[in-house]
Amino acid sequence: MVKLILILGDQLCDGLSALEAADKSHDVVVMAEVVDETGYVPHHPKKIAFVLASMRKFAKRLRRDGWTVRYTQLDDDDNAGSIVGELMRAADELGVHDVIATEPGEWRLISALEDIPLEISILPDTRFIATHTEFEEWAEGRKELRMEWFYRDMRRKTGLLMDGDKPKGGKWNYDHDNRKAPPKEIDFSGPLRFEPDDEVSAVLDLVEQRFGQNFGDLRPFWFATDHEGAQQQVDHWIAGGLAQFGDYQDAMITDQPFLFHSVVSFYINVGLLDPLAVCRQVETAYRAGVAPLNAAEGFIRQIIGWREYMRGIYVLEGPDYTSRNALGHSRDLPAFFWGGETNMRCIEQAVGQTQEHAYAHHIQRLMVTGNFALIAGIDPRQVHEWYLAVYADAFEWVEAPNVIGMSQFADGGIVASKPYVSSGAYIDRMSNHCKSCSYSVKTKTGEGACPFNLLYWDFLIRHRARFGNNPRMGNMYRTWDRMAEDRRETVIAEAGALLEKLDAGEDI
Ligand code: FAD
Ligand code: DLZ
Ligand code: SF4
Repeated sequence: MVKLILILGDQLCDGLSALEAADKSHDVVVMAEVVDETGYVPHHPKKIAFVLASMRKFAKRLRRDGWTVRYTQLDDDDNAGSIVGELMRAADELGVHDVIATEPGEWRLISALEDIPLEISILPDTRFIATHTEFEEWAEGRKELRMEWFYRDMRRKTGLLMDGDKPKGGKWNYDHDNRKAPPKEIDFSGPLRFEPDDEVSAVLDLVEQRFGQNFGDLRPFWFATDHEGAQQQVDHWIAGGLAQFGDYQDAMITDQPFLFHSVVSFYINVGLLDPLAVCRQVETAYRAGVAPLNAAEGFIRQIIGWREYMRGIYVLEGPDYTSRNALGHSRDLPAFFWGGETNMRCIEQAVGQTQEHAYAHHIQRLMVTGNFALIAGIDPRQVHEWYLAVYADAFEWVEAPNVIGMSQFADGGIVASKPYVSSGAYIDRMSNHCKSCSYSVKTKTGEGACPFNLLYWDFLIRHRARFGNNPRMGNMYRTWDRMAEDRRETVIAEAGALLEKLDAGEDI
């Protein structure tokens, strides 16, 4: 009996469970470019182009391998506009009633598929290391779902960086070594740039015409759009970037968007790279002496620890997770998140490179844009939708726990044991941005005071009832309490004035 095999735009790998369960000799693969997926947030044009071009190349690859593929392009006349609509159209045309799918990453599509009037078998997404059951069992009965404990289980499960049942080097986590201030020079050229071929160029024209108004620069487009290109990026980064990845993981430098980061998240998230294979390659490089342990462990932890953990939280917490707002924040996202003017150099850098590349590294997302949104009290839903739109690697299952949970504390502390907030001092320590900023990071109040300095205290005081007894935040509140009364009043008054400016849409 012929079956339809659904493959989504972030399921582009040969070993996908739906493909493994199918019969190449008669089943029909269904892939569709649809407005529902290109438009559920105003995606960065580079992200749309990347997904569509990668889908087209993957369809070609499947056909080369002998599969029958029914592929709908965005501009096709009868395009139904949604994944479900395209599946129904294929079922009607081919007179087929059975569908095999690999579980979509997002609740939105999981529930749409569950409601479809066809016989559908939804298989687990085996690209992840932990199954849903494993994560549930790990989480069951725990008071706190801390990533570190889960990560250790994933090390044991994969055997990565293990000596028998002991972690390589005697410690599970070398994060402490991975917080060096920015280096004077960067001797790594960043990610490989791929010239668009004819197929990619056709997609770029389409995206320009349909989504040219979205925030973000479409061109120059430099992403790889197939497995081979993505693998070249991994090889290139392991040879030149991995060794220093750990040391400078948290550093930020003006006009250096990539530093020693791997720039592989979007390749992994759409399926062009297998996360476990990349980790094994990093472990091999470490064993060959290409990189120190803190670099290899730091990278592997991000993938088998954080990435898997985020997915586990997304599934465990259910579809309402993205609506959480534990701190009751309601301010609108300022225009400078969408490229408007700002005098804050750190924000201008993080947003500017996001606009250019659909990329920012972890610390920029967490401690610059995320930190600002949190201390300014921005509505987490708007923050979530911004991150989901502007990053090429943003898919809700990984973006939402990072934004709603880790960055905005909107889940009330499931992901983070305390809010990731800081004054300008942290940004100054980890970057060189403050040197060229029109604000002064050393100035706490008055003319030229860094907005992070004011809003940091304002946040802590606004939420004292919630965080005042948090043992990890005691020092912060003690510092505040030691401040002179009139100084404290000035901080709160100036923070209030700054927030009023923000609400009035004035540049800050
Ligand atoms: P590297 O710094 O080289 O890290 C290696 C890999 O580890 C990444 O490619 C990624 O696959 C994984 N990784 C690292 N940190 C995390 C993390 N916290 N959660 C999940 N995986 C991680 N990552 C996404 O893939 N999609 C998102 O939508 C996303 N949104 C984020 C939003 C916020 C507010 C924050 C703080 C982080 C977010 N991250 C997200 C995690 C992280 O910022 C990106 O994975 C990373 O910046 C991608 O760049 P890279 O490939 O150069 O990563
Ligand atoms: C992100 C994206 C975009 C922009 N376009 C498509 C598309 O046209 N067709 C498709 O199948 N998938 C697309 N995707 C990826 C989906 O949004 C993704 O599969 C779901 O959000 C589940 O994670
Ligand atoms: Fe950012 Fe403040 Fe430093 Fe300016 S002074 S770059 S606003 S932290």
